[in-house]
This record gives sequence, C-alpha cells and structure tokens, in this order.
Amino acid sequence: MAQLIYVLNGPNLNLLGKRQPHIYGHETLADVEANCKALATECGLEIRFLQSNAEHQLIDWIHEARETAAAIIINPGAYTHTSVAILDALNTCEFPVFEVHISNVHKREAFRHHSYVSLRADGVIAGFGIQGYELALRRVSTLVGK
Ligand code: CA2
Repeated sequence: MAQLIYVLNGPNLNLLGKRQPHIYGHETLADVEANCKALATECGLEIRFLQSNAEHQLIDWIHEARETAAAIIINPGAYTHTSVAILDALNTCEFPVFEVHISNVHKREAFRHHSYVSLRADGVIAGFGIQGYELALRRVSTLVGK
C-alpha cells in the first residue's frame, strides 16, 4: 500500500491566488493540491492535503498523522512565527517533517524571520513559490518511497 503523506496548510492559505498575488502568486490552493496529487501518484505516494485557519485543527491533524502517516509537509502560515503548540505537536512525530513557505520569509518583515516549526523541521523551503511543495514532496519520496 502507498505511504501516506500529510500536506498541512495554515491560516489564510485558503485565499491563495485571490489576494496579494505579488507576494504569493496567482495559483490557488486547489492548484497546489492538484500539483501535489499528480506528483504523489508519480512517486507512488498517497496525499492528505488539508487547510485550516484554526490552530487546534492543525494540531489534531498532526496527531492523526503521527499514527497513520510516513511524513508531514507543513506550511503553518503565520503560526510558523507564533505557535509553540504546533512545534510541540510536531515534536511527537518520529517521521520526516518539512516546512514550506511560498514567499521568502527572510526577505520580509523581521517577525517572519523566526520559525518555531524550524526547530523540528528536517528541512525548510522558502521563496520557491508553490513549487516549494513539490520540492518537499520529492525529498519525502526519496526518504520514504519504495
Ligand atoms: O510564505 C508563506 O507561505 C507564509 O507561510 C504565508 C503566511 C505568512 O504569514 C508567513 O509568514 C509566510 C501567510 C499566508 C497568507 O496567505 C495568503 C495568500 C493569499 C492572499 C492572502 C493571504
């Protein structure tokens, strides 16, 4: 059976492609999901692609993933910079965790330069647009694939 990979997206990413295209581009989260699913099929992986604006929901999905998944790819949105609770949840996971940011957070405001999630992430991708998700998925495929 294909290995299951959770792709988690945090607050406001449901607006992708609908606001601030100069920062986040024109493609929607549905486009990101379609790209990830196509690549996952190619790599023999199964994807659960999820988005929530609620911190507790993201934590519940991380708890679910720790029981069922082989890796997590997460764009925690602004919770990246604030959430010790998401870090704590990720610290309970024993598989690879990759952090993705569409924009280059290091080129932006100083408050975006620190990430709690990076204290756990096995790798971080920032500033590659939505292609960052596919790059992370290729890395996951190398690590956990057949
Ligand atoms: O660059 C990223 O992927 C971020 O994780 C996006 C977060 C931001 O708080 C992080 O610092 C960096 C914001 C997500 C908001 O997404 C929107 C997309 C389109 C329009 C409005 C918001």
